[in-house]
Amino acid sequence: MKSGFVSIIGRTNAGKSALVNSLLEEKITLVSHKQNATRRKIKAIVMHEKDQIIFIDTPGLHKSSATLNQMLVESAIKAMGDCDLILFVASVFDDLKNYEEFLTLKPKVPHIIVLNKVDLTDNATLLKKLNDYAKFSDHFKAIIPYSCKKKTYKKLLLDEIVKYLDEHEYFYDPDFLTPSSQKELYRDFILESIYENLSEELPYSSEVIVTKAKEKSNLIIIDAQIITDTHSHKAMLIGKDGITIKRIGKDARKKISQLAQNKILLNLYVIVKKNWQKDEDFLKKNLNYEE
Ligand SMILES: Nc1nc2c(ncn2[C@@H]2O[C@H](COP(=O)(O)OP(=O)(O)OP(=O)(O)O)[C@@H](O)[C@H]2O)c(=O)[nH]1
Ligand SMILES: [Mg+2]
Repeated sequence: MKSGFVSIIGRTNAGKSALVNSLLEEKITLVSHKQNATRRKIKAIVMHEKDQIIFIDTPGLHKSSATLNQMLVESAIKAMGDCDLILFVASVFDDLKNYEEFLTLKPKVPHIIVLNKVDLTDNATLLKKLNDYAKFSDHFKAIIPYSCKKKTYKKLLLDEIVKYLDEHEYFYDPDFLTPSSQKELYRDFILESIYENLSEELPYSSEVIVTKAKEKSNLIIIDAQIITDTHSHKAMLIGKDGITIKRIGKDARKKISQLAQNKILLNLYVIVKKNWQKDEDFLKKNLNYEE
């Protein structure tokens, strides 16, 4: 019996969070076509035959001078040291420069490259890409094409991963999907709905805090605050006659209900907090970026 931790690292939009959901066969992480979507690490417990793999989804690696973004990148880099194996995820279209930059971080544990989104390309392009990576073959243990949409080579990937884990008792109950709390998962589902319903900058000036998640016999009651930085953003989040906030609530409720297999009563409150992205104390205390 093996059990171990695998950090999922890579540039934004490579499909790290989608990979977690696809390997778990359950949606627990926030996925978005927008950049820098993931803000917090979420763990997923995947059982592969008798072995247990704990995947850690991390924020995408990118360069930025903003306090919030720097904290996100630092937390991803920290995750590279807190695991037995790294999956470096790149889309089949990504430049190898991203991988070279990852190597400059000098990962201390072995890594496997997952070449994702192969459903969007043809064999010739894929072969060429594999060939390009081959010149780094001294650095990686394996390179595996993958598609989160089609789950090609899923077993091959899981078989390869367990080779690098140690014999160990299960770290977590094998019946659990995640050790992350309900509140953490729900907050990210609400944030994902904000990404889906609002354009460019607004999701980045907004955050979510779940203040209550209480289970009654046939219902989960959730109270959440949406924090935003200005009154005009608050007005946009709410929308004319509350239409936008209603849509965010409806979408989030659907996702949460799917995961929790229960009815959901979701109360959303929009709160203005100026410059919250620069308030390190607030970020550390409320938003768990560093954990
Ligand atoms: N066609 C296709 N799309 C994919 C695949 N994997 C991910 N995507 C899409 O790529 C986009 C980014 O996926 P995410 O999983 O959010 O990417 P990420 O690496 O977690 O991004 P950050 O959290 O910003 O670092 C989403 O729109 C996904 O639906 C895949 O295998 N095939
Ligand atoms: Mg992500």
